[in-house]
Amino acid sequence: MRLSRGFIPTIKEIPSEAQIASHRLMLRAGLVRQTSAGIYAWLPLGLRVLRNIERIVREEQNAAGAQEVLMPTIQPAELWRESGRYDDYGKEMLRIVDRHDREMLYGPTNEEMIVDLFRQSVKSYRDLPINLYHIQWKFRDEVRPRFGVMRGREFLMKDAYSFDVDRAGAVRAYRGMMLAYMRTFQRMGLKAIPMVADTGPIGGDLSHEFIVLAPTGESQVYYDASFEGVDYLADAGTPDLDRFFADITARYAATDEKHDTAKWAEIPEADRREGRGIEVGHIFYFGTKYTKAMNATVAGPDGKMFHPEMGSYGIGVSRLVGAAIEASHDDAGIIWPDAIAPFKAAILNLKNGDAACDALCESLYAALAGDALYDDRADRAGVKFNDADLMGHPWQIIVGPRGAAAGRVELKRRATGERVEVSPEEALAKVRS
Ligand code: 5CA
Repeated sequence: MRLSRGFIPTIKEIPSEAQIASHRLMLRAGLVRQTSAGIYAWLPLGLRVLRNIERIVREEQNAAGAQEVLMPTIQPAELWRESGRYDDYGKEMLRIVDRHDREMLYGPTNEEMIVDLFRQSVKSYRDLPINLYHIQWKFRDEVRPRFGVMRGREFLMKDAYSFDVDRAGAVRAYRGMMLAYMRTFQRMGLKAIPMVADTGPIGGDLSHEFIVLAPTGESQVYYDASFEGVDYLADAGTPDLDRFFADITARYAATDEKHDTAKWAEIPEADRREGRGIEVGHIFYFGTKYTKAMNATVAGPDGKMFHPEMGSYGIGVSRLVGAAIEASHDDAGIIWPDAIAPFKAAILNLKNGDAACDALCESLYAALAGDALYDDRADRAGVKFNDADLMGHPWQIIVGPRGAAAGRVELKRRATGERVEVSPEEALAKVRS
């Protein structure tokens, strides 16, 4: 993308309504614009990050054996009356009446709808286990939407739903999703820690939240330092889920509400870590709660009908954009982890109109295909430096007239600030690696 033509409306003033860094930076760098309280339009730069996050989530869900579907945002009220949640959900649910006076709602989550789809089509234990997910917009009429996309009213969620023959199967599905989550967050360049959680309105008796560490997070968290070194991507073969789960749950990690001071005291002081965190995912095992309430049954080997065991697994896809910024920024702006950056590199042309600069920038831009943002604006160098830092591209390829004449560019790594003079080929190789 050429910045001179790009719809990337950066702003200088710090928007007063934005209380936290990610919200300020997302507005300033032109990632999103608010259209109503807690509702945002995604602009090209922000959308590219959102799509990158979605892609990683999708790849890891598919790898874990979940199948993608796409359920609608609008749901009929009857399904929620069957589960008993229509009234429970209260004012947080956006209720809609269509022209025929039918009661509808904008889905805050999809347990009811997936159970309805399941019971229409799955008739036998032979079709289990099955795990279905979608990546779809949700609406929750939060009392106090705040922190930009981190607590929106409309937000993008990945939600998966597993169906199993028995509790043992459901627990296996749960552990498989937990591993998929750890891989997902690690691939995004985020440190996430699973913590035992309350199940809230989703229900059930086994639940973990996934907390990304960031100094501005809403939750106070306590965890064992050993979490910092775990590599969830190392094990490429068929994972031993029981060992993985035992290994993870043997380590201490808890949010404030679940903090156990006695257990905490047993951890050597040097290994105790405290901090703030953001909930980016939440998984639940809730057994037959919904399959019973909505009378979803399948035939067992003996021909007898039974209610399958379920779990549900959420990731806050749009929240992750904000969470990644909270976890990685400085005074100058965003520092994107490579895997989710909107562009791998910015090419800064320090002297537009200089034949050597223009030619070199054009060739770099062509070589990086869609992966670079070319700052071809007529602005001063200082403006370009500031905007590149603000937008947070992992690399900056800086092309000035003297260097261009000598076939040299400067390559800056945003995360460290390190700048080296290299040939254009070396710069391309670094950016691509
Ligand atoms: N049905 C279950 C799991 S599929 C469920 O709805 N879980 S949840 O309520 O915990 O939401 C899943 C994830 O969505 C949360 O972990 C959080 O990351 C994200 N999320 C929840 N509410 C919001 C919100 N108001 N704004 C942005 N993201 C949100």
